[in-house]
Amino acid sequence: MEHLKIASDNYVAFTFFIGTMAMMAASVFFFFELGNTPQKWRTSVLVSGLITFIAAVHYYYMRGYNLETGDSPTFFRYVDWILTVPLMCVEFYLITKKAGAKINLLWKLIVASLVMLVAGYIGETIYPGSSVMWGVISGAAYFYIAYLIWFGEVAKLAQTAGPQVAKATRILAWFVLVGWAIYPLGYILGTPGGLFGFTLVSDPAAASHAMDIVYNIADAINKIGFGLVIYSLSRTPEVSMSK
Ligand SMILES: *C/C=C(C)/C=C/C=C(C)/C=C/C1=C(C)CCCC1(C)C
Repeated sequence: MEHLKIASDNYVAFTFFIGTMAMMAASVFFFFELGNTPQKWRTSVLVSGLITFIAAVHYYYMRGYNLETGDSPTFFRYVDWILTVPLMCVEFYLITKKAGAKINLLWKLIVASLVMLVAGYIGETIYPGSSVMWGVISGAAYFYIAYLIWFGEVAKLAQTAGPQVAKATRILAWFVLVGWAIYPLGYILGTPGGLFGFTLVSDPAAASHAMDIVYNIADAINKIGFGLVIYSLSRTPEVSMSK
C-alpha cells in the first residue's frame, strides 16, 4: 500500500488536517466545560460541542478522502453542513427561547438553511452548468436567514431578552452576515462560470483546491467562533440577566 503523507506545498490537505485538530480541540473544550456551566446555558454549550464534534468526525474523514484521492470531498462536506447548520439554528432558538421564541421560528430557520444547502449541493454536483441559478436560490435562502437574525423575529426577541443575550445575538448576527458570506465566495471560486457567467479560476483542479481552502477556513471561523460566543454568553454574570 502506498504511503500517504502531506506534501509541504499541499495546502488543501494541510487545512483539512488543521481543521480536524481544531474541531477536536474545540469539542473537548466545550464538553469538559459543561460541568461548570450554569444550568440555563448547559444545552446551548452542549450544542456548541456537538457542532464542532460532528465537524471533527467529518473533517477526519474528509482529510483521509482528500489525501487518498486528491479530490474534493463534496458529499461529506454537505452532509456535515446539513447536520451542523440546523444545529446553529437551534442555538438561535435556544438563546431567544427565554424571551418567548416559538418552535415555529426554529422551523423557519431550519427550512431556510436546508433550502440554502440543498440548492448549493445541486449547483456543485448535479447541475454545475447552471451553478449560478442554484447559487442565487441558495443565496436567497441565506439572505432570509440573515434577515430573520438581523431585523426579524430573532432580532426582536433578542432585544427583550436582556442586554447579554442582545449583545451575543448581535455578535452571532455578524458571524452569519460576514462569516457565512465566505461560503458563496468558495462556491464562486470552485464552479465554472460561478460569478454570473465569469470563471474566476480556470484550471479545474486549482478551482476545487481554492474552494476547499476557503470552505475549510470558513468552517473553522464559523463553527468554533460561533461556539465561543455562546460559551462566553454562558459565563456572563447572572445579575445582568435581569431585565
Ligand atoms: C458549519 C457550516 C456552515 C456554517 C456552513 C454554511 C454554509 C453556507 C452559508 C453556504 C452558503 C451558500 C450560498 C449562500 C450560495 C452558494 C452555495 C452555498 C451553499 C455555498
